[in-house]
Amino acid sequence: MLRIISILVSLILLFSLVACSSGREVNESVTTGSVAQSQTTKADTTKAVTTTAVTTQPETTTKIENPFAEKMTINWLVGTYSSHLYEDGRWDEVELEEKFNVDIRMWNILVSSSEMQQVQMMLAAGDVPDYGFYYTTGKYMFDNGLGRTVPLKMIQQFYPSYYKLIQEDPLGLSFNLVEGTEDEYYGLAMYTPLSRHTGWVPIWRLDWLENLGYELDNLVVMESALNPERWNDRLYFSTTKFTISEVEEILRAFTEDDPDGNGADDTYGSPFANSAYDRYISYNMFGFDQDGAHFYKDPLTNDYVPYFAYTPYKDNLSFLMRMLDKGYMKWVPGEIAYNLELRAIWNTGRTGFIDTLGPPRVLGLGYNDGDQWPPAAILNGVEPDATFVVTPVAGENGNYRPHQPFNWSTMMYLVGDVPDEKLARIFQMVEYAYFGENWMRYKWGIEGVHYTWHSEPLDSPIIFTDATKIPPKYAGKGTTMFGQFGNLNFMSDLNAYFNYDAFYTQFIKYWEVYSPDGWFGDSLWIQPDKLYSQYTMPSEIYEEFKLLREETIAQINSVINDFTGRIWGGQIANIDTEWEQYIEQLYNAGLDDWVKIWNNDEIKTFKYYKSVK
Ligand SMILES: [Ca+2]
Ligand SMILES: [Ca+2]
Repeated sequence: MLRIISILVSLILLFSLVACSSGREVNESVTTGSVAQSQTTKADTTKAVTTTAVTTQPETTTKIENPFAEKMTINWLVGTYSSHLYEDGRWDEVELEEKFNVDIRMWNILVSSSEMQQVQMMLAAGDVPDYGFYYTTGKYMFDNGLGRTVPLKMIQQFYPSYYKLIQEDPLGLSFNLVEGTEDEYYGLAMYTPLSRHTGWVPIWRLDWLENLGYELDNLVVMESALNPERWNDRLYFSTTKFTISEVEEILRAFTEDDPDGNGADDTYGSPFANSAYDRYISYNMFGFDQDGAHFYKDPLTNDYVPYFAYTPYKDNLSFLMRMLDKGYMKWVPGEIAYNLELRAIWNTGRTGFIDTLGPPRVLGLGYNDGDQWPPAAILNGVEPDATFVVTPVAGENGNYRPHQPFNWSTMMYLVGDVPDEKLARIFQMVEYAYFGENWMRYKWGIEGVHYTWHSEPLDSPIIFTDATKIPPKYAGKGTTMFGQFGNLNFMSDLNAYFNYDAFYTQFIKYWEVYSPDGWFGDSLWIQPDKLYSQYTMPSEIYEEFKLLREETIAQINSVINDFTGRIWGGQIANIDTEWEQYIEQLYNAGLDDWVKIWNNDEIKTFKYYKSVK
């Protein structure tokens, strides 16, 4: 039945696409001010942002009879590692060209952060596309006479969905602002939902915990899109947040109390590689991240310090020393890449704690290799009957670590030195292509041709069509994915960002119910007390610290390396006494000057930036 519906939908889509791309009435319908309505494709469930936004702006709809009367050529350079291969005249390009009375010309220039030669040659020649992304800042373009600044008023009038993001975000209005102005911006900073994304997921063996007598709170079973028959009672969510001493006891019991009940001494707590992949059984449980840009107010000294001088770091090291010493946690062999070693050990199904990389992998789907990661690899392999539970990060102060500190990225889309009329046209186009009710069309292609939904649209994973099975007419020339005219670099919807991944949608839903401020509030997330970033510091202080850091980091690192070397070498018996000496050495190596800067009230707290509007 589903199949029949999807075939019908595909036929309707194909028909409507043909009708739109050949019909001349498209431009006329645009003049009504309701671009989105002229399309007959599905996506009724998505909000018609464009339509609402445009109709609430009487100036644009009443003053101008046909805003697209003049035909314009728009030079375009978008597509990391695909723009240089792009062939002119793809279906999505043609659609937008007809709708907005433009000729889009994609420049065949290679855009890649690691291969910037073609972009540099382009800029050296003074050639600038009218719109594009090519790893260059708006400030650079402006300072070198290559680009213009973007007035907030024009964003408000012609690009209202982006304006909304700026308005609603604490940093939005100040981010990327031209110095000395209040309403001019260098380009269009990318917006991202990744400030509420965790790169790893803490997972425990639920069957083992239950065998050991633990009862978990608010257990909710996950539904598997991939393997409903076998997996629908295997994976759970829980709100149970173990304390550090509970974690120690659990890791002990996983090692010593035969949690799988097979009578053999064949399990232990967790492997350890002293890496980012250990974060949720290590430092993130102590409420901080090992991120050099994070500064924390130390509970003993009241100084703002980086993690390596922060007292909870000592508690973290102390915990790890105990666990490793007792064999409840075990070092990886260190023979191949640590992440592969960790994964191989987790996949044996013999450890009670697992830190899976990336939420989309948890249900075996994500990034095309989800089946190689636990839990999928364990369920498909050694233990098809195992059960697992995803919890908050353990530890009294433990929390998930956000992938990005803020919703804004330092990367941006740029406009060339174009007149207002052309800027307005570009904005109208991207408002439609990025935010309109058909945004998916320009991001992922046509439903039924380029992708299908696993089950419910917008509430189940997107399944992409095998590239070889896409009819040539709709094939993605220059890329296996679309994106030159669609986008997710201005997207606030985390589910959409992750292609409506089955695990992620359920993960977010779970916490929307069980966390007092939901997934998007602050409760679940680690935040620094202050952040080293040019966007949240007075520029003189930023420059001052940058210089100081460059001058002192080598000495400071050698103190850290000496200390941690002795820790991992088993040469430190009492970390409490050694810690004091270590801190003194750090301050003598230059941290005293760091602290003078960071204790300054002119560097506002992260909380302050989160709260300003
Ligand atoms: Ca063209
Ligand atoms: Ca056993």
